[in-house]
Amino acid sequence: MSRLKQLLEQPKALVMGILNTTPDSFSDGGRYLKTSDATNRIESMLNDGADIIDIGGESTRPGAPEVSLAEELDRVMPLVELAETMDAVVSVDTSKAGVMTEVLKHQVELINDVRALQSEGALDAVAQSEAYVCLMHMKGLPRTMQNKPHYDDVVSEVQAMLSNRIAECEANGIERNRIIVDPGFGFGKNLEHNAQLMRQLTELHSLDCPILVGVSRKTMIGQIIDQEIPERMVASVVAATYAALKGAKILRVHDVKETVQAMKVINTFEY
Ligand code: YH5
Repeated sequence: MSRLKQLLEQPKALVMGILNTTPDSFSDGGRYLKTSDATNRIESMLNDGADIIDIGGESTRPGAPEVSLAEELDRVMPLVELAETMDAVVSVDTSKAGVMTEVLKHQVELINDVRALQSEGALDAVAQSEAYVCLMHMKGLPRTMQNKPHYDDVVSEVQAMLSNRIAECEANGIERNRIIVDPGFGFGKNLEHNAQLMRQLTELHSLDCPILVGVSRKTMIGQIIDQEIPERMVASVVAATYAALKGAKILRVHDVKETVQAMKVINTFEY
């Protein structure tokens, strides 16, 4: 049985640690994360109790430059190989079929796609593997998605889109039992949209797939507490905890240690 399947069968929320592939601003001039830094980060996230390590080589922030297939592979492959040797359960954050196909030759158990397998060849790349896939809702495209997003009913629209993507996956040989869904906090949504999705998160259970939630350090957290990124940790952990109490199964976070502690507390009371 796959390790992720085993993890998903446990009655608790899983913590997915985000591995940034670009160096911190305070480290030296290299464009990509050094192997020694990446090793340290993966090791500390695993030590802190991360269940899954999410490796991504494309920035989806508004205005971020597009990344070529060759460049994304250059960033992601060394980290995938490294995480594999460290015995981590690995997820890769990508929308490109070419990246999916390459990483799925390694022990990658989850493809995390903010474009929900809508890029050319992506459905096929996942269908030809046994990996799980996370289908995320996004309205519009990264460059322009935060430009006055509008919904008549954000929860039903997100639900309908995810339901359509699940159907498309099933029609292309990706069974529902390896699909994870994600409302895509901050992807074409303002604070009120994000709040409504969080408030009504349980409605997404009707899709009958585990729910992944990513709110860590995002703009919505900054708007709620009026703080810049370095001061968003506690509020991010609270938001992730709220999501877990509403049944989110995977929490995608930067602050693994603190989120794992929060989950230990609620798991003691809840189950
Ligand atoms: C997600 O929600 N998000 S990348 C802006 C920030 C902080 C963080 C302004 N990949 C998700 O993490 N995959 C990303 O500060 C994701 N769900 C899934 N499944 C954006 C991100 C971030 C953006």
